[in-house]
Amino acid sequence: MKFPKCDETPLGIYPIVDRAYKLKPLYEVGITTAQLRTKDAFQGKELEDEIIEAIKISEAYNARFFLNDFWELGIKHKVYGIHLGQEDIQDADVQAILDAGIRLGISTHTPKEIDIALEFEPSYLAIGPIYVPISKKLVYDTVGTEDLISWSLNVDYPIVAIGGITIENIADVAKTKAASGIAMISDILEKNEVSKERTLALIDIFNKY
Ligand code: 3NM
Repeated sequence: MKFPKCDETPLGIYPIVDRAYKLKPLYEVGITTAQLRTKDAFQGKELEDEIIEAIKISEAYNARFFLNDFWELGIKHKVYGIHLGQEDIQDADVQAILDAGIRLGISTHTPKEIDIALEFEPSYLAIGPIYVPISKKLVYDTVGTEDLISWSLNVDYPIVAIGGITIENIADVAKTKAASGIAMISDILEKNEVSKERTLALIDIFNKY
């Protein structure tokens, strides 16, 4: 395998949003990497339109846009990257993603999952949950910053830290310097809409380290 790299700039604050319209305000304040994760909210043409809208706005801002899960649609619309979980990676046609020249990010939660993910030679590896996730229940123990550091020593790929990261604890994660990106669902939002002010504050903290 060997997936294309993301460019050399750190992935940075990496918001995961449930709707394409939420991407624009994020890009306006300087976000350069984002993910659309709609899960079961849309199907059929509605889903495809949402993906097309997300790709269009991301291209307008030259952002690195990753699509969660829907790899067939990602290939069809030539998305920058696809993000898959541990189970999805077993079901997806990973070779087809590679052949399409699309980047691949993979979720991992344990050293064993990291080993599995590394066999795909992905574009980045997500490691989590660093802290207790706010928006998603997971069966996995929290990783914490110490294990984030020690696990990262064996990984020669960009790492994205995820899970329970907020304005209160982001400095502790950024300080480890183990992560090229810090992903979050909840803390870029206020009342379920993007908060530009909060996002800017998160970017500022990330950039300090
Ligand atoms: N994946 P929040 S943690 C979607 O560890 C997701 O793989 C995780 O949401 C993982 O920023 C997580 O609200 C939830 O905690 C992240």
